[in-house]
Amino acid sequence: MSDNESTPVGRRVFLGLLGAGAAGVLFGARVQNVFASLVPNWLSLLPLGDHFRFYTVTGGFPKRAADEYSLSIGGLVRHPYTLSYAQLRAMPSTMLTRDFQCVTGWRVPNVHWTGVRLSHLLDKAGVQPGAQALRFTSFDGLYTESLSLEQARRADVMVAYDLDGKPLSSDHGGPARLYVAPMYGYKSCKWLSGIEVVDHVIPGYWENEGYDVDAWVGHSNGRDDAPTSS
Ligand SMILES: Nc1nc2c(c(=O)[nH]1)N[C@H]1C(S)=C(S)[C@@H](COP(=O)(O)O)O[C@H]1N2
Ligand SMILES: [Mo]
Repeated sequence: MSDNESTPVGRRVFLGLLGAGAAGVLFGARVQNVFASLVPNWLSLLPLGDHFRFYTVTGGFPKRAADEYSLSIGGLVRHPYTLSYAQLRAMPSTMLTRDFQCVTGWRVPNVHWTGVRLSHLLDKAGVQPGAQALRFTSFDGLYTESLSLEQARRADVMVAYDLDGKPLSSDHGGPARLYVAPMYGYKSCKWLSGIEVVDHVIPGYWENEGYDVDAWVGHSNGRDDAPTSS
């Protein structure tokens, strides 16, 4: 191949990858994940827009009305309980404004979240000795996530029900989802239905596919932004 030909071919491949990205929005995170593995890191620096993608691993976006929603907390606790949406909203609330960052490279600046601190939900349940971690389940029937108990007790980890001052839409995981501010988006389990207190960390959906269990933004998944000596 001559040098003259290599540029258009490169551009066609590039546009093809953008097409794969768009398909990922439609068909969900599996395709998006393939996209991420094909795209060189520098591509994520291009201005592709500061907007959310809507992710789902099931191929569908489950809908549940607020008055049909419930969240159960059980496992190694003294008082297991189930909250309705109204009961969740009636609990002491917390607010955070942070950038939302997916491990595949997109980031949404200054997102406002409102919800209930996970630590508050845990205190109400009374965590038993021997408990080490939490396992989260989704009413999509497939997605799972995990946190250590120490991570879960951070002040910047919540069960969120409002996004930018409005009730969380079902595409974003409403009526309520997990929001783990210091970690990449995959920790923030959408359509949250259950919290189980367990005695060891059980890796979640993407973690079983090779992503880091401890998903600190900038310091996991090979994205350590500490200075390197080369
Ligand atoms: N149930 C469920 N939760 C999920 C996902 C998913 O596919 N299903 N994707 C995760 C990933 S990788 C990211 S980046 C965020 C995206 O949130 P959004 O769809 O509201 O933009 O949700 C996370 N939580
Ligand atoms: Mo993500």
